[in-house]
Amino acid sequence: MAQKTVLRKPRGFIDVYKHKPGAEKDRTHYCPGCGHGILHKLIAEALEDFDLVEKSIVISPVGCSVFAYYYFDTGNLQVAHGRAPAVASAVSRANPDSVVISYQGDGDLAAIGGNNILQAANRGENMVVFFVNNAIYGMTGGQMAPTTLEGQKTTTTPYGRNIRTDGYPIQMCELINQLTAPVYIARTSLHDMPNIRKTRAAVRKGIQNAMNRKGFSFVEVLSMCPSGWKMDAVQSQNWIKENMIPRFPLDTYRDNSDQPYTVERPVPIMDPEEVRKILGFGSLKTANLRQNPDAVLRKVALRVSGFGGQGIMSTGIALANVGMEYGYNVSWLPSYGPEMRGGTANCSVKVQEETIGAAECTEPNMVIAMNQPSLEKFEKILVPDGVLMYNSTLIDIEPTRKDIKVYPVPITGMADELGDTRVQSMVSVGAFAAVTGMFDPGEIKSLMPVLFAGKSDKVMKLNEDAVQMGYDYVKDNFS
Ligand SMILES: Cc1ncc(C[n+]2csc(CCOP(=O)(O)OP(=O)(O)O)c2C)c(N)n1
Ligand code: SF4
Ligand SMILES: [Mg+2]
Repeated sequence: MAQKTVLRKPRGFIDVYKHKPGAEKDRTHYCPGCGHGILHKLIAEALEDFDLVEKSIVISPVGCSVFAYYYFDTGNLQVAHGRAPAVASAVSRANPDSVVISYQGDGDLAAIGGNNILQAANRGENMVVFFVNNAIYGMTGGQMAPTTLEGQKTTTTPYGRNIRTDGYPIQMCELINQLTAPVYIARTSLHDMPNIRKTRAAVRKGIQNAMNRKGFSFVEVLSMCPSGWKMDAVQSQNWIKENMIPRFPLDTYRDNSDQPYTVERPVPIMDPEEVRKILGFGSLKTANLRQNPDAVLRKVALRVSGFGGQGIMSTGIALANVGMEYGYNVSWLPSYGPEMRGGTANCSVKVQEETIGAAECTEPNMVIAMNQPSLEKFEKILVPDGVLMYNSTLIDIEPTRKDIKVYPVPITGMADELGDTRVQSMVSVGAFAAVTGMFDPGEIKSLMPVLFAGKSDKVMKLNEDAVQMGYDYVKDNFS
Protein backbone atom coordinates (compact mmCIF):
# COMPACT_ATOMS: atom_id res chain seq x y z
CA MET A 1 0.00 0.00 0.00
CA ALA A 2 1.37 3.38 -0.97
CA GLN A 3 2.16 5.59 2.00
CA LYS A 4 2.31 9.35 2.04
CA THR A 5 4.88 10.90 4.31
CA VAL A 6 3.85 14.31 5.54
CA LEU A 7 6.98 16.28 6.30
CA ARG A 8 5.55 19.74 6.62
CA LYS A 9 4.60 21.19 9.95
CA PRO A 10 0.90 21.20 10.74
CA ARG A 11 -0.69 24.65 10.79
CA GLY A 12 -1.32 24.28 14.52
CA PHE A 13 2.39 24.99 15.06
CA ILE A 14 4.10 28.34 14.74
CA ASP A 15 6.28 28.25 11.67
CA VAL A 16 9.42 29.54 13.37
CA TYR A 17 9.59 29.07 17.15
CA LYS A 18 10.58 32.67 17.71
CA HIS A 19 9.89 32.66 21.45
CA LYS A 20 12.31 29.80 22.03
CA PRO A 21 15.70 31.13 23.13
CA GLY A 22 18.85 30.09 21.31
CA ALA A 23 19.63 29.55 17.66
CA GLU A 24 17.52 26.43 17.02
CA LYS A 25 14.16 27.92 16.15
CA ASP A 26 12.96 24.96 14.13
CA ARG A 27 12.89 22.15 16.68
CA THR A 28 11.40 21.59 20.10
CA HIS A 29 13.29 21.51 23.40
CA TYR A 30 12.18 17.94 24.17
CA CYS A 31 14.72 15.12 24.56
CA PRO A 32 15.06 12.60 21.72
CA GLY A 33 12.45 9.87 22.13
CA CYS A 34 10.20 11.98 24.39
CA GLY A 35 6.46 11.54 23.97
CA HIS A 36 5.57 15.22 24.42
CA GLY A 37 6.63 16.12 20.88
CA ILE A 38 4.49 13.34 19.35
CA LEU A 39 1.43 14.44 21.29
CA HIS A 40 2.06 18.07 20.35
CA LYS A 41 2.06 17.07 16.70
CA LEU A 42 -1.20 15.14 16.99
CA ILE A 43 -2.84 18.16 18.61
CA ALA A 44 -1.43 20.60 16.05
CA GLU A 45 -2.67 18.41 13.18
CA ALA A 46 -6.15 18.14 14.64
CA LEU A 47 -6.35 21.90 15.11
CA GLU A 48 -5.44 22.39 11.46
CA ASP A 49 -7.83 19.72 10.21
CA PHE A 50 -10.78 21.10 12.18
CA ASP A 51 -9.82 24.68 11.34
CA LEU A 52 -9.50 25.53 15.02
CA VAL A 53 -6.07 27.15 15.20
CA GLU A 54 -7.52 30.64 15.58
CA LYS A 55 -10.19 29.50 18.02
CA SER A 56 -8.03 27.49 20.42
CA ILE A 57 -6.35 28.40 23.67
CA VAL A 58 -3.68 26.09 25.06
CA ILE A 59 -2.98 26.23 28.78
CA SER A 60 0.54 24.95 29.46
CA PRO A 61 1.52 23.54 32.83
CA VAL A 62 4.70 23.51 34.85
CA GLY A 63 6.72 20.49 33.75
CA CYS A 64 8.66 19.69 30.58
CA SER A 65 5.75 21.02 28.51
CA VAL A 66 5.92 24.39 30.27
CA PHE A 67 7.06 25.85 26.95
CA ALA A 68 4.19 24.49 24.86
CA TYR A 69 3.51 28.12 24.03
CA TYR A 70 6.74 28.23 22.01
CA TYR A 71 5.12 25.88 19.55
CA PHE A 72 1.33 26.19 19.26
CA ASP A 73 0.04 28.94 17.02
CA THR A 74 -2.98 29.31 19.27
CA GLY A 75 -3.84 31.56 22.16
CA ASN A 76 -1.48 30.51 24.95
CA LEU A 77 -1.29 30.78 28.69
CA GLN A 78 1.33 29.25 30.94
CA VAL A 79 0.09 28.85 34.48
CA ALA A 80 1.19 27.91 37.99
CA HIS A 81 1.93 24.29 38.81
CA GLY A 82 -1.24 22.18 38.82
CA ARG A 83 -3.57 25.07 38.14
CA ALA A 84 -4.18 24.53 34.42
CA PRO A 85 -7.73 23.13 34.86
CA ALA A 86 -8.70 26.04 37.12
CA VAL A 87 -7.38 28.63 34.67
CA ALA A 88 -8.83 26.67 31.77
CA SER A 89 -12.24 26.75 33.49
CA ALA A 90 -12.15 30.53 33.67
CA VAL A 91 -10.87 30.88 30.12
CA SER A 92 -13.52 28.50 28.85
CA ARG A 93 -16.33 30.29 30.63
CA ALA A 94 -15.17 33.74 29.56
CA ASN A 95 -14.67 32.56 25.96
CA PRO A 96 -17.41 30.01 25.39
CA ASP A 97 -16.74 29.91 21.65
CA SER A 98 -13.10 28.93 22.10
CA VAL A 99 -11.61 25.47 22.21
CA VAL A 100 -9.74 25.29 25.51
CA ILE A 101 -6.97 22.74 25.91
CA SER A 102 -5.40 21.99 29.27
CA TYR A 103 -2.07 20.20 28.77
CA GLN A 104 -0.53 18.64 31.87
CA GLY A 105 2.03 16.15 33.15
CA ASP A 106 1.50 13.62 35.92
CA GLY A 107 3.27 15.63 38.59
CA ASP A 108 1.29 18.70 37.60
CA LEU A 109 -2.10 17.03 37.26
CA ALA A 110 -2.07 14.17 39.76
CA ALA A 111 0.14 15.62 42.54
CA ILE A 112 0.02 19.37 43.18
CA GLY A 113 -3.02 19.85 40.95
CA GLY A 114 -4.91 16.73 42.04
CA ASN A 115 -7.85 18.62 43.45
CA ASN A 116 -7.98 21.12 40.61
CA ILE A 117 -8.47 18.43 38.00
CA LEU A 118 -11.16 16.64 40.02
CA GLN A 119 -13.14 19.82 40.57
CA ALA A 120 -12.94 20.89 36.92
CA ALA A 121 -13.98 17.39 35.83
CA ASN A 122 -16.80 17.37 38.36
CA ARG A 123 -18.09 20.69 37.08
CA GLY A 124 -18.04 19.31 33.55
CA GLU A 125 -16.10 22.30 32.30
CA ASN A 126 -16.07 22.56 28.54
CA MET A 127 -12.45 21.72 27.79
CA VAL A 128 -10.19 18.91 26.75
CA VAL A 129 -7.41 17.81 29.08
CA PHE A 130 -4.36 16.05 27.68
CA PHE A 131 -2.68 14.25 30.55
CA VAL A 132 0.84 13.09 29.78
CA ASN A 133 1.57 10.18 32.07
CA ASN A 134 5.28 9.39 31.95
CA ALA A 135 5.37 8.03 35.50
CA ILE A 136 7.94 10.56 36.62
CA TYR A 137 8.74 14.24 37.15
CA GLY A 138 10.68 14.70 33.92
CA MET A 139 11.47 18.40 34.17
CA THR A 140 13.03 18.39 37.60
CA GLY A 141 15.31 15.42 37.01
CA GLY A 142 13.28 12.27 37.55
CA GLN A 143 11.58 12.29 40.95
CA MET A 144 8.68 10.02 41.89
CA ALA A 145 5.30 11.07 40.51
CA PRO A 146 1.88 9.90 41.73
CA THR A 147 1.87 7.57 38.70
CA THR A 148 5.34 6.10 39.31
CA LEU A 149 5.03 2.31 39.21
CA GLU A 150 5.53 0.05 42.18
CA GLY A 151 9.21 -0.85 42.31
CA GLN A 152 10.16 1.90 39.81
CA LYS A 153 13.45 3.57 40.62
CA THR A 154 13.47 7.35 40.57
CA THR A 155 15.80 9.86 42.19
CA THR A 156 13.50 10.02 45.21
CA THR A 157 12.78 6.27 45.27
CA PRO A 158 16.29 4.90 44.68
CA TYR A 159 15.26 1.45 45.96
CA GLY A 160 12.08 1.49 43.90
CA ARG A 161 8.63 2.85 44.80
CA ASN A 162 7.47 1.10 47.92
CA ILE A 163 3.71 1.00 48.30
CA ARG A 164 4.13 0.76 52.08
CA THR A 165 5.79 4.14 52.23
CA ASP A 166 4.81 5.82 48.97
CA GLY A 167 1.32 4.49 48.26
CA TYR A 168 0.03 3.06 45.01
CA PRO A 169 0.29 4.56 41.53
CA ILE A 170 -2.77 6.75 41.00
CA GLN A 171 -4.96 5.75 38.07
CA MET A 172 -6.45 9.03 36.96
CA CYS A 173 -8.82 7.74 34.27
CA GLU A 174 -10.37 5.33 36.75
CA LEU A 175 -10.63 8.09 39.36
CA ILE A 176 -12.25 10.59 37.00
CA ASN A 177 -14.56 7.85 35.79
CA GLN A 178 -16.19 7.96 39.24
CA LEU A 179 -17.53 11.41 38.46
CA THR A 180 -20.83 11.99 36.69
CA ALA A 181 -20.05 15.01 34.54
CA PRO A 182 -17.17 14.06 32.21
CA VAL A 183 -18.23 13.21 28.69
CA TYR A 184 -15.16 11.40 27.40
CA ILE A 185 -12.42 9.54 29.28
CA ALA A 186 -9.75 7.55 27.50
CA ARG A 187 -6.25 6.22 28.07
CA THR A 188 -3.94 5.68 25.13
CA SER A 189 -0.21 5.30 24.57
CA LEU A 190 2.54 6.60 22.32
CA HIS A 191 4.85 3.60 22.41
CA ASP A 192 4.26 2.34 18.84
CA MET A 193 2.51 3.33 15.63
CA PRO A 194 -0.81 1.50 16.18
CA ASN A 195 -1.11 3.17 19.56
CA ILE A 196 -0.07 6.56 18.22
CA ARG A 197 -2.92 6.18 15.75
CA LYS A 198 -5.33 5.39 18.59
CA THR A 199 -4.00 8.39 20.48
CA ARG A 200 -4.60 10.47 17.37
CA ALA A 201 -8.24 9.37 17.35
CA ALA A 202 -8.64 10.18 21.06
CA VAL A 203 -7.00 13.58 20.61
CA ARG A 204 -9.39 14.39 17.81
CA LYS A 205 -12.40 13.19 19.77
CA GLY A 206 -11.44 15.35 22.76
CA ILE A 207 -10.88 18.42 20.61
CA GLN A 208 -14.14 17.90 18.74
CA ASN A 209 -15.98 17.55 22.03
CA ALA A 210 -14.61 20.89 23.19
CA MET A 211 -15.51 22.42 19.83
CA ASN A 212 -19.06 21.07 20.05
CA ARG A 213 -19.40 22.13 23.71
CA LYS A 214 -19.88 18.59 24.91
CA GLY A 215 -18.16 19.28 28.22
CA PHE A 216 -15.15 17.73 29.90
CA SER A 217 -12.93 15.33 27.96
CA PHE A 218 -9.95 13.63 29.57
CA VAL A 219 -7.30 11.93 27.47
CA GLU A 220 -4.51 10.25 29.40
CA VAL A 221 -1.52 9.42 27.23
CA LEU A 222 1.22 7.04 28.35
CA SER A 223 4.37 8.73 27.19
CA MET A 224 8.09 7.94 27.02
CA CYS A 225 10.59 9.82 29.18
CA PRO A 226 13.94 8.32 28.18
CA SER A 227 15.91 10.89 30.19
CA GLY A 228 13.97 10.41 33.41
CA TRP A 229 13.87 6.65 33.04
CA LYS A 230 17.56 6.48 32.07
CA MET A 231 16.82 4.41 28.96
CA ASP A 232 17.20 4.89 25.26
CA ALA A 233 14.21 5.61 23.04
CA VAL A 234 13.51 1.99 22.09
CA GLN A 235 13.88 0.71 25.65
CA SER A 236 11.42 3.38 26.73
CA GLN A 237 8.83 2.25 24.22
CA ASN A 238 9.20 -1.35 25.39
CA TRP A 239 9.04 -0.27 29.01
CA ILE A 240 5.62 1.29 28.46
CA LYS A 241 4.36 -1.90 26.82
CA GLU A 242 5.76 -4.25 29.43
CA ASN A 243 5.39 -2.23 32.63
CA MET A 244 3.03 0.72 32.29
CA ILE A 245 0.16 -0.77 30.35
CA PRO A 246 -0.48 -3.60 32.85
CA ARG A 247 -0.91 -0.97 35.55
CA PHE A 248 -2.62 1.64 33.34
CA PRO A 249 -4.90 -0.34 30.99
CA LEU A 250 -5.54 1.31 27.65
CA ASP A 251 -9.25 1.80 27.16
CA THR A 252 -12.04 4.20 26.41
CA TYR A 253 -13.51 4.47 29.86
CA ARG A 254 -16.46 6.59 28.82
CA ASP A 255 -17.74 8.10 25.61
CA ASN A 256 -20.93 10.10 25.77
CA SER A 257 -19.87 12.36 22.93
CA ASP A 258 -22.93 11.50 20.87
CA GLN A 259 -25.40 12.68 23.47
CA PRO A 260 -27.32 15.79 22.39
CA TYR A 261 -26.47 17.66 25.61
CA THR A 262 -24.18 20.68 25.25
CA VAL A 263 -22.60 22.80 27.98
CA GLU A 264 -24.21 26.24 28.18
CA ARG A 265 -22.98 28.55 30.90
CA PRO A 266 -24.51 31.84 31.92
CA VAL A 267 -22.85 34.52 29.79
CA PRO A 268 -20.67 36.62 32.12
CA ILE A 269 -21.75 40.24 32.45
CA MET A 270 -18.76 42.35 31.48
CA ASP A 271 -20.40 45.77 31.25
CA PRO A 272 -19.04 47.80 34.22
CA GLU A 273 -22.27 49.84 34.53
CA GLU A 274 -24.34 46.67 34.73
CA VAL A 275 -21.98 45.06 37.27
CA ARG A 276 -22.11 48.15 39.47
CA LYS A 277 -25.89 48.14 39.35
CA ILE A 278 -26.03 44.49 40.40
CA LEU A 279 -23.59 45.12 43.25
CA GLY A 280 -25.66 48.06 44.43
CA PHE A 281 -23.12 50.76 43.54
CA GLY A 282 -24.04 54.04 41.93
CA SER A 283 -23.41 54.81 38.28
CA LEU A 284 -19.84 54.93 37.01
CA LYS A 285 -18.63 58.40 36.15
CA THR A 286 -15.23 57.48 34.79
CA ALA A 287 -13.84 59.95 32.29
CA ASN A 288 -15.96 62.74 33.73
CA LEU A 289 -13.15 63.50 36.14
CA ARG A 290 -9.82 64.55 34.74
CA GLN A 291 -6.53 63.23 36.08
CA ASN A 292 -4.40 66.11 37.30
CA PRO A 293 -1.27 66.20 35.10
CA ASP A 294 0.58 68.22 37.79
CA ALA A 295 -0.11 65.76 40.62
CA VAL A 296 2.88 65.17 42.93
CA LEU A 297 2.21 61.44 42.79
CA ARG A 298 0.62 59.80 39.75
CA LYS A 299 1.34 56.24 40.71
CA VAL A 300 0.49 55.20 44.24
CA ALA A 301 1.21 51.89 45.95
CA LEU A 302 -0.38 52.45 49.34
CA ARG A 303 -0.67 50.52 52.56
CA VAL A 304 -3.45 51.66 54.86
CA SER A 305 -3.11 50.16 58.30
CA GLY A 306 -4.61 50.41 61.77
CA PHE A 307 -6.80 48.68 64.34
CA GLY A 308 -9.75 46.64 63.15
CA GLY A 309 -12.72 49.04 63.31
CA GLN A 310 -10.71 52.13 62.31
CA GLY A 311 -12.17 52.10 58.82
CA ILE A 312 -8.98 50.75 57.26
CA MET A 313 -10.71 48.66 54.62
CA SER A 314 -13.24 51.45 53.91
CA THR A 315 -10.44 53.96 53.38
CA GLY A 316 -8.81 51.61 50.89
CA ILE A 317 -12.07 50.93 49.08
CA ALA A 318 -12.97 54.62 48.96
CA LEU A 319 -9.56 55.54 47.51
CA ALA A 320 -9.73 52.76 44.93
CA ASN A 321 -13.23 53.86 43.94
CA VAL A 322 -12.29 57.50 43.65
CA GLY A 323 -9.22 56.51 41.62
CA MET A 324 -11.43 54.48 39.32
CA GLU A 325 -13.76 57.44 38.78
CA TYR A 326 -10.73 59.44 37.67
CA GLY A 327 -9.95 56.79 35.07
CA TYR A 328 -6.94 55.24 36.81
CA ASN A 329 -6.35 51.52 37.02
CA VAL A 330 -6.92 50.53 40.63
CA SER A 331 -6.69 47.54 42.93
CA TRP A 332 -7.61 46.92 46.54
CA LEU A 333 -6.31 43.94 48.44
CA PRO A 334 -7.34 43.41 52.06
CA SER A 335 -5.14 41.47 54.44
CA TYR A 336 -7.25 39.20 56.57
CA GLY A 337 -4.31 37.64 58.37
CA PRO A 338 -4.02 36.82 62.03
CA GLU A 339 -3.13 40.46 62.61
CA MET A 340 -6.84 41.28 62.30
CA ARG A 341 -7.26 39.97 65.83
CA GLY A 342 -6.01 42.91 67.83
CA GLY A 343 -2.93 43.88 65.80
CA THR A 344 -2.72 45.79 62.55
CA ALA A 345 -5.42 45.29 59.97
CA ASN A 346 -4.23 46.54 56.62
CA CYS A 347 -4.95 46.72 52.94
CA SER A 348 -2.98 47.44 49.79
CA VAL A 349 -4.28 49.99 47.29
CA LYS A 350 -2.82 50.74 43.90
CA VAL A 351 -3.86 53.73 41.80
CA GLN A 352 -1.94 54.18 38.57
CA GLU A 353 -2.16 54.74 34.83
CA GLU A 354 -0.29 51.58 33.86
CA THR A 355 -1.68 48.09 34.09
CA ILE A 356 -1.45 46.64 37.59
CA GLY A 357 0.45 43.39 38.08
CA ALA A 358 0.58 42.20 41.68
CA ALA A 359 -2.03 43.86 43.89
CA GLU A 360 -0.07 43.56 47.13
CA CYS A 361 2.07 46.59 47.97
CA THR A 362 5.24 44.97 49.28
CA GLU A 363 7.23 48.15 48.58
CA PRO A 364 4.71 50.94 49.10
CA ASN A 365 5.47 54.52 48.13
CA MET A 366 2.83 55.68 50.60
CA VAL A 367 1.64 54.49 53.99
CA ILE A 368 -1.33 55.72 56.01
CA ALA A 369 -0.72 54.52 59.58
CA MET A 370 -3.73 54.88 61.85
CA ASN A 371 -2.12 53.44 64.99
CA GLN A 372 1.34 52.98 66.47
CA PRO A 373 1.87 49.28 65.60
CA SER A 374 1.06 50.17 62.00
CA LEU A 375 3.60 52.95 61.92
CA GLU A 376 6.25 50.67 63.42
CA LYS A 377 5.44 47.88 60.97
CA PHE A 378 5.06 49.76 57.68
CA GLU A 379 7.48 52.67 58.04
CA LYS A 380 10.22 50.11 57.48
CA ILE A 381 8.99 48.96 54.07
CA LEU A 382 8.34 52.39 52.55
CA VAL A 383 10.54 53.08 49.55
CA PRO A 384 13.07 55.93 49.94
CA ASP A 385 11.33 59.27 49.35
CA GLY A 386 8.02 57.57 50.12
CA VAL A 387 5.18 59.34 51.97
CA LEU A 388 4.22 58.42 55.52
CA MET A 389 0.95 59.93 56.68
CA TYR A 390 0.18 59.02 60.26
CA ASN A 391 -2.71 59.56 62.62
CA SER A 392 -1.22 62.01 65.08
CA THR A 393 -4.32 61.83 67.31
CA LEU A 394 -3.39 58.32 68.41
CA ILE A 395 0.32 58.08 67.63
CA ASP A 396 2.71 59.98 69.82
CA ILE A 397 6.00 58.54 68.65
CA GLU A 398 8.07 60.08 65.87
CA PRO A 399 8.91 58.11 62.73
CA THR A 400 12.61 57.22 62.67
CA ARG A 401 13.37 57.27 58.93
CA LYS A 402 14.98 60.41 57.56
CA ASP A 403 14.69 59.51 53.88
CA ILE A 404 10.88 59.75 53.69
CA LYS A 405 8.30 62.54 53.72
CA VAL A 406 6.25 62.63 56.90
CA TYR A 407 2.71 64.03 57.34
CA PRO A 408 1.34 63.85 60.89
CA VAL A 409 -2.43 64.39 60.48
CA PRO A 410 -4.92 64.20 63.40
CA ILE A 411 -7.30 62.00 61.45
CA THR A 412 -9.29 60.58 64.37
CA GLY A 413 -9.43 64.01 66.05
CA MET A 414 -10.94 65.63 62.98
CA ALA A 415 -13.51 62.88 62.59
CA ASP A 416 -14.46 63.28 66.27
CA GLU A 417 -14.75 67.02 65.76
CA LEU A 418 -17.29 66.32 63.03
CA GLY A 419 -19.20 64.17 65.51
CA ASP A 420 -18.64 60.69 64.04
CA THR A 421 -15.40 58.71 64.31
CA ARG A 422 -16.49 56.59 61.35
CA VAL A 423 -15.74 59.41 58.92
CA GLN A 424 -12.00 58.90 59.57
CA SER A 425 -11.82 57.12 56.23
CA MET A 426 -13.07 60.14 54.29
CA VAL A 427 -10.78 62.45 56.27
CA SER A 428 -7.95 60.19 55.09
CA VAL A 429 -9.23 60.38 51.51
CA GLY A 430 -9.22 64.20 51.66
CA ALA A 431 -5.72 64.23 53.17
CA PHE A 432 -4.56 61.77 50.50
CA ALA A 433 -5.92 64.09 47.79
CA ALA A 434 -3.96 67.02 49.22
CA VAL A 435 -0.70 65.07 49.63
CA THR A 436 -0.73 63.47 46.19
CA GLY A 437 -2.58 66.13 44.17
CA MET A 438 -4.31 63.26 42.36
CA PHE A 439 -7.87 64.19 43.23
CA ASP A 440 -9.78 67.43 43.67
CA PRO A 441 -11.86 67.69 46.89
CA GLY A 442 -14.79 69.29 45.06
CA GLU A 443 -14.83 66.45 42.60
CA ILE A 444 -14.61 63.83 45.35
CA LYS A 445 -17.65 65.47 46.91
CA SER A 446 -19.49 65.19 43.63
CA LEU A 447 -18.93 61.44 43.85
CA MET A 448 -20.80 61.04 47.14
CA PRO A 449 -23.93 59.68 45.44
CA VAL A 450 -21.68 57.05 43.86
CA LEU A 451 -19.65 56.24 46.97
CA PHE A 452 -22.57 56.33 49.38
CA ALA A 453 -25.40 55.18 47.12
CA GLY A 454 -28.60 54.73 49.12
CA LYS A 455 -27.36 56.71 52.13
CA SER A 456 -29.14 59.77 53.49
CA ASP A 457 -28.24 63.34 52.52
CA LYS A 458 -27.02 63.83 56.08
CA VAL A 459 -24.48 61.01 55.79
CA MET A 460 -23.29 62.36 52.46
CA LYS A 461 -22.88 65.87 53.84
CA LEU A 462 -20.93 64.55 56.82
CA ASN A 463 -18.56 62.67 54.54
CA GLU A 464 -18.20 65.69 52.25
CA ASP A 465 -17.15 67.73 55.28
CA ALA A 466 -14.68 65.01 56.28
CA VAL A 467 -13.03 65.07 52.86
CA GLN A 468 -12.74 68.87 52.96
CA MET A 469 -11.36 68.85 56.50
CA GLY A 470 -8.64 66.31 55.71
CA TYR A 471 -7.74 68.18 52.56
CA ASP A 472 -7.59 71.60 54.22
CA TYR A 473 -5.50 70.32 57.12
CA VAL A 474 -2.76 69.09 54.82
CA LYS A 475 -2.88 72.20 52.64
CA ASP A 476 -2.78 74.54 55.66
CA ASN A 477 0.01 72.74 57.51
CA PHE A 478 2.34 71.35 54.88
CA SER A 479 2.19 73.51 51.76
C1 LIG B 1 4.76 25.28 43.10
C2 LIG B 1 5.84 24.47 42.48
N1 LIG B 1 6.24 23.33 43.10
C3 LIG B 1 7.21 22.57 42.55
C4 LIG B 1 7.79 22.95 41.37
C5 LIG B 1 8.90 22.11 40.79
N2 LIG B 1 8.45 21.34 39.63
C6 LIG B 1 8.65 21.81 38.39
S1 LIG B 1 8.10 20.73 37.24
C7 LIG B 1 7.62 19.64 38.43
C8 LIG B 1 7.00 18.32 38.07
C9 LIG B 1 6.95 18.05 36.63
O1 LIG B 1 6.51 16.76 36.39
P1 LIG B 1 5.30 16.45 35.45
O2 LIG B 1 4.13 17.29 35.76
O3 LIG B 1 5.09 14.99 35.51
O4 LIG B 1 5.80 16.91 34.01
P2 LIG B 1 6.90 16.26 33.07
O5 LIG B 1 8.09 17.14 33.20
O6 LIG B 1 7.15 14.87 33.51
O7 LIG B 1 6.29 16.33 31.72
C10 LIG B 1 7.87 20.12 39.69
C11 LIG B 1 7.57 19.40 40.93
C12 LIG B 1 7.34 24.14 40.76
N3 LIG B 1 7.84 24.57 39.60
N4 LIG B 1 6.37 24.87 41.33
S1 SF4 C 1 12.89 14.86 30.65
FE1 SF4 C 1 11.48 13.31 29.91
S2 SF4 C 1 9.51 14.35 29.66
FE2 SF4 C 1 11.11 15.89 29.79
S3 SF4 C 1 11.67 16.38 27.70
FE3 SF4 C 1 13.08 14.84 28.44
S4 SF4 C 1 12.18 12.90 27.86
FE4 SF4 C 1 10.57 14.44 27.71
MG1 LIG D 1 5.71 13.47 34.29
